[in-house]
Amino acid sequence: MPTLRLVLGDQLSSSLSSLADWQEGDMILMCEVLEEARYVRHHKKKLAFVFSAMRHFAEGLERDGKAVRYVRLDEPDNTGNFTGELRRALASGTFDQVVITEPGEWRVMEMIHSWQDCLDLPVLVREDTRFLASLGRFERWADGKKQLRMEYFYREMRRETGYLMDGDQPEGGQWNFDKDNRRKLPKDLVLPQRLSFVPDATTRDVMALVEARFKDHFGDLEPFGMPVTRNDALQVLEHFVDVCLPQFGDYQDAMAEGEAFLFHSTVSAALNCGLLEPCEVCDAAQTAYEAGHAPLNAVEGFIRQILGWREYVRGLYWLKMPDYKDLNALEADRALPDFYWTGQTDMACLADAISTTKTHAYAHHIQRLMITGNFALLAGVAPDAINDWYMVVYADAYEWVELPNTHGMAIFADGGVMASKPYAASGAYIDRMSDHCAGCRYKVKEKAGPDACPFNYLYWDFVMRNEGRLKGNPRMGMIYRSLAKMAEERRAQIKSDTKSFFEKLDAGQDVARLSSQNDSA
Ligand code: FAD
Ligand code: DLZ
Repeated sequence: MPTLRLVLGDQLSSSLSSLADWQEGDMILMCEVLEEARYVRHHKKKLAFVFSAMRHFAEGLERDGKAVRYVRLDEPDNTGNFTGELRRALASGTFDQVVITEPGEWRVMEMIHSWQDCLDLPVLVREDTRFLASLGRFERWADGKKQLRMEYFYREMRRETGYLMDGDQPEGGQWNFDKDNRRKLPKDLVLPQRLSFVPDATTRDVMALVEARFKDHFGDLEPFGMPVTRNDALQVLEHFVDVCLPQFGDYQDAMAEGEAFLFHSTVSAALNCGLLEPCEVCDAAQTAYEAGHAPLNAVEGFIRQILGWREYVRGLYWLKMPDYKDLNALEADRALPDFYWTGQTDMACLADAISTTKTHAYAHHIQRLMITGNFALLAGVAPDAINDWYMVVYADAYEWVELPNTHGMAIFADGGVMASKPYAASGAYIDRMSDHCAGCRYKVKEKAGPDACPFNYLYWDFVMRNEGRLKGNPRMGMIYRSLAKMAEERRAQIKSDTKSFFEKLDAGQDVARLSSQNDSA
């Protein structure tokens, strides 16, 4: 039965379910299409990464003797979307069916359902088996639960997979070593060098394409050193385990001026497009623990990110979509400040996180959650605006993983489906976990007035503004008891500082405002 097998840009794994049972006469379709490059205006580095990884993967399939129809973005007859390319491929031969692995985004799943209606042959959607928990497994776990907390899902996954288990007990007698993982980075600590891959001819071609066709997109294309092949990605994993993993736990929540990666793995882009698989990443970490190379707090912390958070957000996305995206529990409606695109702000922590993002299409978790996410939460940025930003700027962004993290974890738009309380923090947290405040034009110790760190009054303004919505949350009890004791004058000062901050921001003062990258694009 000749089969057309469609492989998407984040399905670059030889174990892919849609490639199983390959037979002579079948054809694999891979296509670079404008619709995917533009449905959000992806960072230039992400575009080059995805196209280069796709081209290398197709070359590998061909080397294995498989027939591949690879459509490049600049081919004259490229229709610019999956539906058009599927129709063209079907017209080019005789096929009895289309096979595809389920996609990572609701939007694309809807497209696939429309093909099932409009094409004259069966379109079979296979399970994406590259995750450690199937969607059915997650649904069974979630069924009947009032609260869907990651920690409990993670424990079940530990028991089920056997990672870091000692019989039926967690290795070291605890499920979670987070309390050991909150160290500030010592000044004299030498940070590891990171691997960077010299672009080959394929990557150079796509870089030229991106520069020509997507010049107005956010971000720096050069220097480009991302892992675009499976072999590159395996080297990144090996380097992380050898050099960074032992200290991953200690400094997992730390931030440092000008330091993008610290001890993080930087495997997310490769993982999410399929160049690595989660089980091999967890296996590598567990092996390092068993060999005595990395301590338990580091290995448990790392495995929890993959086996816990990554699997959990995927399950939650598919369980809650499509309504999830429209939730706006805090009725946030502010436009995204322009400095998210330009990095031009006097707030040193934000300027640093955005600069890293622009250069690398990467920021580590605490920058995403406690700097750019925290500011959006406190300022009340509209969910669509901040979700779009996170989808645009990171090379690892696909909606299944971006949306729960932003909508649920960072801005609490889901009203507590994912997090038990908002991750809101004042300047004191940022000062405790980073060295940003020392060089900042604002003073983190000042609570009021033009020199005070804006996170300080924005935090309390957020607490006051959302009192009706959050006061009943047991985890917010202490904060609202503090608010109850706050003098009326202090409350008025917070309101007035917040008002003048946003007036200045909107007028382009204080935090400089350049032309919006997004508007001009
Ligand atoms: P490490 O810190 O080394 O962690 C190892 C791996 O664990 C990551 O590669 C990733 O695969 C997984 N992981 C860690 N935390 C999470 C998490 N919260 N959810 C899912 N997987 C996790 N991650 C993405 O992959 N794509 C996104 O679009 C994305 N958007 C985010 C948006 C916000 C607002 C926040 C707060 C987090 C987001 N994350 C996203 C999660 C996390 O920040 C990134 O996975 C991580 O920073 C990637 O860097 P790393 O590979 O060095 O991760
Ligand atoms: C992210 C991306 C981009 C930029 N371009 C393509 C593309 O041209 N062709 C393709 O097959 N996939 C691309 N992708 C990845 C898809 O957007 C991704 O497969 C869907 O969002 C489903 O997760």
